[in-house]
Parts: sequence; C-alpha cells; structure tokens
Amino acid sequence: MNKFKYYFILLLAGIAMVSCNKGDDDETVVELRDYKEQYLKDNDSIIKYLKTNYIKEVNANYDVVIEKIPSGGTQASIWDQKTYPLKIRKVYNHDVNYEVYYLELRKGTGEAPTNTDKIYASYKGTLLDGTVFDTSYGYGTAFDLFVYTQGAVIDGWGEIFPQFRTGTSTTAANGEITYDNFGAGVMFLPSGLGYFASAQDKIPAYTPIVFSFKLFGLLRLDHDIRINGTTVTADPDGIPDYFEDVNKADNNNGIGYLYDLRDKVRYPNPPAWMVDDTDGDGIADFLDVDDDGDGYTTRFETTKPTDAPVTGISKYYPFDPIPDNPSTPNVDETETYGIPAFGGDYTSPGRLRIHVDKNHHSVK
Ligand SMILES: [Ca+2]
Ligand SMILES: [Ca+2]
Ligand SMILES: [Ca+2]
Ligand SMILES: [Ca+2]
Repeated sequence: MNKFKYYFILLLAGIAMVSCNKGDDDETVVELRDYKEQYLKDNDSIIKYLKTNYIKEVNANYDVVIEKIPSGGTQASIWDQKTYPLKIRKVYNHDVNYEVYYLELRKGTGEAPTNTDKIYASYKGTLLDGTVFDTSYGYGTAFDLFVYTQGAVIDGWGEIFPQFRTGTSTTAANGEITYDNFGAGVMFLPSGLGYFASAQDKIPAYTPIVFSFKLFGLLRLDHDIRINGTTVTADPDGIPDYFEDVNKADNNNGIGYLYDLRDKVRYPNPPAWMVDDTDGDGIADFLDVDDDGDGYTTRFETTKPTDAPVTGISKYYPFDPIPDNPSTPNVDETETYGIPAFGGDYTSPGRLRIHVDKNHHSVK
C-alpha cells in the first residue's frame, strides 16, 4: 500500500509539472511504463469498449457515429454486429505482439498505400469515453505514414491505412474535387501505437484512441538512403517503395509494409514477415541503394545505355511506360521500356527487376 501511495504522489508531482509546462511544448512525458504491460491493459479497455458500444449510424458519406449502448439497450455491440467486418491486424512494435482491431466500413476501389507512402485522408479521433479530441471535419489532409519522417503520424496509422484503398475522384469546373468509392474505417489503437507516454492536448498519457477515417488519395514515395559512416543522405533510386516490397508472395501480413529494421528499439526481434531485404545486409530494399549487394547501385543498373533503342525524357528506365504528352506536340516523351529484365528484350514494362538480380550488374 505504501508503495502505491508513493507512486501516486510521484505521479501527482509529475502532473503538476506538466501543467506548469503547458504552452512550452505540445508533448509532455509523464513517466515511462512497460509497453507490454500497457498493451494488456489497453487491450482489455478496447475489447470492453467494442462490447459496450454500437454503430449508431454510417451515413451515405461514410461518416460513422458510435455510441455507448444505453442500459437495457438491445443494440448489437461493435463486437457482435455483423454489418461491418471487425478485423485484426498483427503488429510487432517495441517488442510487443499487438492485435489491432479495426472496422472495415468500406474497403475502397483504388490503390492501397504502403506504410511509407503519403496519404490524403480525413479523420476524427475520440477517446474510449466518446470525447472527440481532434477532427478534420470531413476534409482531406496530407499525412506522411513513414514513422521517421518529420511530422509523421503515429505508428498505428501506418499499420492500418494500408489495409484500405483510395477511391475515385471527379473535378468540377470550379476546381472542386469530389471523392467517391474511397476506403473508410475505424481503428482502435492501444496507446503503444498512439502517443503512449506523450500526453497531447486532449489525450492523457497511456490512453487508447479511436480514429474513424476516409482514405481519399495517396502519393507514392521513394525513400532510398546513402549511408556514409554516420552520415545518411536521401538518395532515391527511382523505384517507388511499393515496388521494393519484395516479400509480397510470402506472407500476407508483410504486403504493403516496409520496415527499417535497423531500429532496434522499435523492432528488437522482428518476425520474418517484416523483412524485405534481398542482400540480407540489414538495410531493407526500400532504403538500400544497392538492393542485390552486387556493388552496382540500382541507379547505375537502370541507367539507359547511350545506344539503346529508346526515346524519351529520362536518363533512366522508367518502372512503367510513360505516355506521350499531348500538350508538347514536338517532343516524344514516350518511354515504352520498363526496367529491363536480365537477358530481356527491354519491351516488358517494369517486371523482372535487374536491381534485385545480382547476376545482372552492368548496363549493356
Ligand atoms: Ca526506391
Ligand atoms: Ca513487406
Ligand atoms: Ca539490403
Ligand atoms: Ca545492385
């Protein structure tokens, strides 16, 4: 009991300090708890929430209203209802094996982002008691999912958004864009995949959070880096991240996900499905300027030979064909050839990839 009291006083002192500091910074760290222990608590709270709340409404625009089942109410809980699939994604982070619940209101008909792409999405965030802590009021905003990017979103977003797809869009004469058929869902995140110890404006430390969201659009990114001693510089190789997701066929959990496993704090003992590393040097393909470790960079391997029978605007083979631009009638931008296959005829767009084929390491 004494121990508990002491702990409580410490916590109070911490909170007092936090209050004084408000305004100095967005984030304040109270006290570091164990990720695994916190996850067990959060998971209990989330499951209780799913069993005591129900989906009151999903309107035509895929706005969702979730409310607590009133006492004596007969509404089917989120857990029990069958209208929308309640799914689980397995996530490994900070040495915790998470099972993250999310509702699929609509999958979407377009493309799925990877957890390293940029997305255009709307969202509403609530606590388990229903308090809204933030919302974009249905409007889209751009977000970087890659957790190491300055200003990136929380880890949970990068884990759940790739399970959804963008939709279609039409642009009116006045420039207004209308989105339809987009992916829409709700994710129920344990604090370890949210803000954990960092209390936010309306989110106390160690609080599970709920986001409803719509995925309107995405931007493919290309993240390769050059490592020189302790200096790391961006050096994109022209192959977007989603084409460097090489474990596609092996395990469903790894499709659409790329991880920087040099980060031993987040990923001390990563399972095999998280690895996308052709040459096994510890640097994932999407970060590796020489994926196959043959000593020739992908940039070199995809450079067009000067005598190649190609036209176009780029010094490098495009991953997919580039069409002629009708607004420039005097220039032929057409690049029909993708990155050539080893021994290939340069006419198969983009498929076999010399950058992961260590037997092919020179431009012919
Ligand atoms: Ca790349
Ligand atoms: Ca992967
Ligand atoms: Ca590598
Ligand atoms: Ca290479």
